[in-house]
Amino acid sequence: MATGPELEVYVDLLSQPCRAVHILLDCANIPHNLRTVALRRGENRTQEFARLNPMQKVPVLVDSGFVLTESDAILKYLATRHDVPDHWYPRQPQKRARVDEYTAWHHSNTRPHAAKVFILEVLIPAQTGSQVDEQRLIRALSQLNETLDKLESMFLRRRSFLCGDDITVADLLAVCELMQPLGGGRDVLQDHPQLQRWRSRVQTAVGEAFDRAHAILCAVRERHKAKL
Ligand SMILES: N[C@@H](CCC(=O)N[C@@H](CS)C(=O)NCC(=O)O)C(=O)O
Repeated sequence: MATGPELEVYVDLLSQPCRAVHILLDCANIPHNLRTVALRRGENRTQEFARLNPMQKVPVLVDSGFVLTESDAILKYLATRHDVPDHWYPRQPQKRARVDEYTAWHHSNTRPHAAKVFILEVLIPAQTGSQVDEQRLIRALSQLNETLDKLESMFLRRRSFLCGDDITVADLLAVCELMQPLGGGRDVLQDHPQLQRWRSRVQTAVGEAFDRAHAILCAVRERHKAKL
């Protein structure tokens, strides 16, 4: 009897780190079962899910009983465990170190700053019915702009992708975060042509996997527009 893939991945595609994992699985054709955990319905708060990840967050990977949380670790595990093209997470030590350098920086810069804009413009108003807090939004946008400047001057410097001349898992983590504010109709790269060109290169490199991962976010943007 044929058995399905033993790899299970728990995601909600409205979550930025989940989309990064989804794009790699899709692009690299890694056989897996996708399990949707709808955060808006509190499906991450069930006892069953909490047993899998006591932090009650997605994404989570289960590979034949081996449970792994944290998108960064999951992306690197997938790239190492499966026969994916080397560029995703290069074996050459210095190239790999460049990816690790960005992903370490990402979690206290790109991620919190881009996520905050989405939280203030979309999530809080949707959950509480309140107006957008303009003062907090202005501060969040200013912090995000500092991060975008650093992305351009430090990571993109004369290179096509964040860590060199080819796409890596670092680009997936970054692009999915920077797409998130689009859910509220805001393109945070509007005044950053260098980053816009990078985003286009990432889109071209991953092809249709990009739109498949972002379809739900685009639906949120349409609903948001209709409410305005
Ligand atoms: N550092 C974690 C962050 C995971 C995370 O914050 N996931 C969010 C969605 S973007 C979540 O599951 N939130 C549910 C909750 O906190 O209740 C990673 O990169 O995987």
